[in-house]
Amino acid sequence: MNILLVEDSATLRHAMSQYISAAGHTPVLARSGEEALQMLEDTGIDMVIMDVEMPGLNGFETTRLIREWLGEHWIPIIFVTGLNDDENYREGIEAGGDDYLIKPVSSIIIQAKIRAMERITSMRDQLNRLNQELEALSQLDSLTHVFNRRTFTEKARQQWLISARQQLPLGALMIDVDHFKLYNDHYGHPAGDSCLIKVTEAIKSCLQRPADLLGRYGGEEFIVVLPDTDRNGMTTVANAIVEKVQSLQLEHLVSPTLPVVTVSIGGSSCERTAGFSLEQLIRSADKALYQAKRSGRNQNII
Ligand code: GH3
Ligand code: MG
Ligand code: MG
Ligand code: MG
Ligand code: MG
Repeated sequence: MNILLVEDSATLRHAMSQYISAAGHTPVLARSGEEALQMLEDTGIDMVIMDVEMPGLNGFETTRLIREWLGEHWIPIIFVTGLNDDENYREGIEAGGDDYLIKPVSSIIIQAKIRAMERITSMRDQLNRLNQELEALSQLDSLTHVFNRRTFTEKARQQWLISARQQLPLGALMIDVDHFKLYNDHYGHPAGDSCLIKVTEAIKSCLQRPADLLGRYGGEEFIVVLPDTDRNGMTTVANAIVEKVQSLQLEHLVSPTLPVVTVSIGGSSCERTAGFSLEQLIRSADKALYQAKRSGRNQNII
């Protein structure tokens, strides 16, 4: 760990930095609160050991500024000071300190305190990682691992605002597997699940740009939002998806359309989003999907 040592006395700075090195950490030295703030900005600091009485900003003031600056990112701050009355102790903890040691402190005490704080920071890191994993998981549909409907809608709304600001067209495709109830009835639900995964992969392979959004909208229904894509572009993508799914040649012997799994797609694109809503765009893609179904399935209508 990089441990920032803030101490105006050269003698103490020297002694304490040796304790830190001996514990296997890297001391980063600051002679004042002002210098400490500068170093926090420039260096990756994992922990702070801070004197209180210093010319300029004192240790408490410096700590308040550090807490304000770091916000939710917590790093341990330990005071090491000659001020040994209870009121100072209370103020130090209130200011954002995590521990308060009275000078003189031995190398053994310093190293033990560093070890204790190190344990807490590693717990913090583990919690942060788990949190991130959970957050990512909560955004995805558990079967197909594309965005679930809630997350898709959030992301589409952001994209909608970007497109409106840039006056760029935005397109939506609703994709629905044909005669999927019959597929499930004939091949069973687990086979239906793995079919949906393959269809998802096929759809994904037709989306080229990083900003293209894919979500699972309902059971066997997917939705795609394509930024900066006009009607022609939409037709190209929709054709590619219809063909790609058919070319998977996933047997569907009871389908009245073809003896393989197919999809129908309805699409809609708006050239100028002003005066139009995302909901309207999706509704009109949904209407087009209904027409594609009525016109014989395995096709798209944009
Ligand atoms: P259409 O061509 O008109 O779309 O007919 P369809 O049978 O596909 O449409 P319908 O809405 O009648 O049936 C959809 C079926 O999709 C019903 C349901 O059993 C199945 N389904 C929905 N979600 C899942 C899922 O997660 N796994 C599986 N295996 N099947 C699902
Ligand atoms: Mg001092
Ligand atoms: Mg988080
Ligand atoms: Mg269907
Ligand atoms: Mg459906």
